[in-house]
Amino acid sequence: MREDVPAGPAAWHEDLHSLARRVGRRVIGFSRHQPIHLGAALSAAHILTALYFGFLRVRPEEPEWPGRDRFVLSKGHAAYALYAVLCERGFLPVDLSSPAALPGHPGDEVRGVDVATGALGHGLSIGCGMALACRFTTSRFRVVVLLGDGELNEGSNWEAAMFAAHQRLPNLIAVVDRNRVQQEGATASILDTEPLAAKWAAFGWQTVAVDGHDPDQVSSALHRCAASGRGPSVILAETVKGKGVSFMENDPAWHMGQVRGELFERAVDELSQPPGTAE
Ligand SMILES: Cc1ncc(C[n+]2csc(CCOP(=O)(O)OP(=O)(O)O)c2C)c(N)n1
Ligand SMILES: [Mg+2]
Repeated sequence: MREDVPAGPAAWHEDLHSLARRVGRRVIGFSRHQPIHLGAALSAAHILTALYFGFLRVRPEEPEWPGRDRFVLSKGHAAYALYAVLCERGFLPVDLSSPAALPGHPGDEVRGVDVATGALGHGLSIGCGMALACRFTTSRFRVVVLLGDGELNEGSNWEAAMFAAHQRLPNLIAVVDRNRVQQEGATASILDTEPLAAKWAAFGWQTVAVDGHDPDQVSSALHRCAASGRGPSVILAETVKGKGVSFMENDPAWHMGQVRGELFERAVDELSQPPGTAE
């Protein structure tokens, strides 16, 4: 059965899985108008849904609320997945279909976006600064940074990782979208980051592994990390690039792309099926 897209903030009654599929369909809808980073966006759809509907304390009616949790989309090329979630959460118009007015990477002029990103390797350092700044305010906010696994090839991440552990930042959580693929191929063949969990642990981080396409797991891991007081924490989220669209999954060729016509129909149909029910 195929569902249509608009639902928006009233979608609180929906389970996170169904919301994530709606987010995926929004992403596909955006790509009708222009090429976007489809594979990267679909990889992160469940994680972003878990964040905005299961963890982050934010106020769409007051985006600059000082007590808000901060979110940094360090893998900024997945911007359209973030915009899709911001539509669902009430920051952006629910009937937004053409993304022409929105920047291809998150811009802080967009309602609900705190940090402009897109040049990989900067988000974790920014997140460290935000988490540290919390010490000097009366607000007790949490900071979440979403990183790509290929992005971890940037050495700046590891400087930030050392800094966060040195400063013992319990309110900082990194989530790695571990789809094992980057722009031009497998992360293992370009510059391997394994053993990833052992590396983060050696840098002094609490590490947790989850299925990144199970938003309930992602959300409960976020809450556990935040409550533990033992941060900084990293959630290694196992994902599939292009998740939910069979002809895109694990194919670096769909890192960026556009779907129209028959491919559009197929993608939307597949993203309307609850997992395991595809005919
Ligand atoms: C500093 C920098 N170098 C290169 C790029 C170009 N670029 C955009 S996405 C990407 C691959 C990122 O792979 P990964 O972090 O695994 O993200 P995924 O798309 O798999 O989620 C690259 C190299 C960039 N945006 N910034
Ligand atoms: Mg990747």
